[in-house]
Amino acid sequence: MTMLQPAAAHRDAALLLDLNGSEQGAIALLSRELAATAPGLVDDPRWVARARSLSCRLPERAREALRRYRHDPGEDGVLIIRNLPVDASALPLTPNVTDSVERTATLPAAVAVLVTLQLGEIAAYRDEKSGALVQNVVPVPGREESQSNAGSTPLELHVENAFHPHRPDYVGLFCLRSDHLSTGGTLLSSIRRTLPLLPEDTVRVLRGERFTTSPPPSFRGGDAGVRHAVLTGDPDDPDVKVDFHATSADDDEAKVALEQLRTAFLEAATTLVLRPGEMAFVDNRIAIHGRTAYAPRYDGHDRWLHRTFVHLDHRRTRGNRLGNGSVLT
Ligand SMILES: O=C(O)CCC(=O)C(=O)O
Ligand SMILES: [Fe+2]
Repeated sequence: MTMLQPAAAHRDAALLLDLNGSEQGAIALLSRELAATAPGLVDDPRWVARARSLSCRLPERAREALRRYRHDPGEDGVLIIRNLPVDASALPLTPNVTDSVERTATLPAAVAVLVTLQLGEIAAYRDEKSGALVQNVVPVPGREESQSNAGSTPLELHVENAFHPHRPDYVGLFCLRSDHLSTGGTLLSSIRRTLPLLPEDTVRVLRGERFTTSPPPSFRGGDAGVRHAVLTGDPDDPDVKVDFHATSADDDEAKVALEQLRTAFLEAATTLVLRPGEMAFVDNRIAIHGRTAYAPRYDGHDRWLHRTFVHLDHRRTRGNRLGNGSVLT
């Protein structure tokens, strides 16, 4: 595993967008307009509708980067947008409660939703973090060891909500604050990078329906999913569905293949220490993510990310969304 900064880790310039001052200013204006939109609540459909139209006014380079990423997520499956507006002096203390979410239409929440809605449809799950569209990724006292985004010990590589029949197509992580020592990093790896490292036999096993994945601790209820393959689709460019904390193998051969895959992912992994104003999108079909350890202080200045989920086609989940809203049951 290598420790790389985003510029070095992602050689394809198309997947790293550095916003300039005037683009940042334009997004700050848009986010102010959105934050001031009634009723000032992120989860209100009227507010989301306004966010959707305002997102069309994002700077052209941002829209272009998102459009290109949607067409082809690159080898890493990651898009990083830097220099989004975050006013450090205006940020409240980092929350430190379980299942923290951002219901109020704050400026950072507005920025996260504006960018998210240009990539696709914003989505959330009723049974996870009360279905909030913008969730806080923050360390929680007493949850240090938990395999969730409230923890601060290493978080295993996972596809987000891998157990769910409608897992997100993308996960967005917008950084408001880094941790004090900048050691808390998002671990990233992709099947495009790892497939060439895997023996043919291993790939064959991973393509069999010999695996089961249970819901993460953030989900209330939820049954272990049905048997599934870890790799599906095009043999040369497959999708991946696995959570190394929650996926179990049916038999010994499948167990070995899973461990080989984990090793390959770790070998190809990079660590992205998100800085304030950076938003990373992870393609949840081909990439996998986790987190390195860090030391929270619970002093109000701990690491703080806003997380959003994206679906590319709301129609496919219509049966799971009450009232054609953004929340899946
Ligand atoms: O903290 C991070 O960088 C990622 C945490 C995570 O896996 C998530 O919020 O889905
Ligand atoms: Fe995650």
